[in-house]
Amino acid sequence: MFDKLASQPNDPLLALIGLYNADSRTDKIDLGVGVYRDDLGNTPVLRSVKAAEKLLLETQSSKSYVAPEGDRVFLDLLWELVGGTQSGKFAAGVQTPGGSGALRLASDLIARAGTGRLHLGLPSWPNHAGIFGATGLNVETHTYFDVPTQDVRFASVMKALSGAQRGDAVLIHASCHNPTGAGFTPGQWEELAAVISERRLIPLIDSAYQGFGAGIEEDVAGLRSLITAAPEALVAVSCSKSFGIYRERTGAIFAVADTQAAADTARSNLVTMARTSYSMPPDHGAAVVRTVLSSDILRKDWMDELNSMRDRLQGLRQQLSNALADGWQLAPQIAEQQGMFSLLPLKESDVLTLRKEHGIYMPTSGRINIAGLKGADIERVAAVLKPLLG
Ligand code: PLP
Ligand code: TYF
Repeated sequence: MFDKLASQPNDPLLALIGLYNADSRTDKIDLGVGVYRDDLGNTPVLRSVKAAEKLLLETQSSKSYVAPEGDRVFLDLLWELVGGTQSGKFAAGVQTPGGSGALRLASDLIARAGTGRLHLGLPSWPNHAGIFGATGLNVETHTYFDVPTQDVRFASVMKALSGAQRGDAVLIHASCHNPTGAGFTPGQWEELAAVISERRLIPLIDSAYQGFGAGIEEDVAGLRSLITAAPEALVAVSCSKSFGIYRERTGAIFAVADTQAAADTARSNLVTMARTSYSMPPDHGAAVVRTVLSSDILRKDWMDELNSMRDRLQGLRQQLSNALADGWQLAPQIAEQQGMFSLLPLKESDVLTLRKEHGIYMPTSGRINIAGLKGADIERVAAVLKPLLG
């Protein structure tokens, strides 16, 4: 049987980690995979997470199964953080292996009960199309962002949604768009909410970077306005970045509806699909998040840590923007964009030259992970980028 298989390519983003590690230059710079780094280039375990882990080690009394939908206290606390408490909607959640697991279950649900169509603005995180395609969804794409001008193509988004059919799903990044860092204005969120409500579309909202953009609450304001407007919504949450627990595979999918019964029915389907795939999600990361969010002291410390990660990103954006300003007209956009990523108008050959000649690593799309910059690297990076951008 195996001889009938064709070998599959690696995920280029993950393969870049290997290329970077194999480079022996000491001044190499990793702007590749989207993990947060501090100014030493490390991705440390957060203080609040370490404290929660200590508590869990001392107090956890069993490793028996949790509920089929995962840790219910985790789900309630996470929904409060993401969805808030005021929307007048009913949410039912299932804990998943990361945000990726949440997107997969959402996609399975859309394939099972929806129109089977999902609208996706490009560019997007490459795994979006992969996950949706794997469940057999018909993915209809439109332009979200124009790289040369660094503009969100809002008219193109609205045209796609205005032409969508009732019940179609639409993927929306909650904040800190991957790979562009460019989001909607408050007015555009309102227009989106209106078209979603009017055409009865189902937003599948991907929230993977809460707290990295404008603020912990600010980053979910648009998401909340959409779920208020939409008759039904799906919200895929990743805890990987906001809690720095990437490898613990922690996330959740929430089905949001006008009645508790509708949300519960959606959840029962999500649980069934999980059961026939991986049965139940891993516990540790969710237990950590539950412990952090349910302690006033740990929650406050976590918020301080998340706020300082955001401050560092915003500071780096401003410095890089300043350093590029005398060579690239669009440099101010880098400071305006939010989260870990910006998508530079670089040719693939430029990206390969940056790797070879300068030890600067990014995917061939030209996406940079701002957190991979160290303050001391910025002038050097800007100096080699300017002739390529200007
Ligand atoms: N969605 C987006 C936009 C992402 O960038 C990521 C990144 O990893 C994810 C979802 C999924 O994250 P994870 O499965 O690691 O929680
Ligand atoms: O876009 C990124 O870099 C992050 C991390 O298969 C990631 O979202 C990248 C690829 C992948 C899983 C996670």
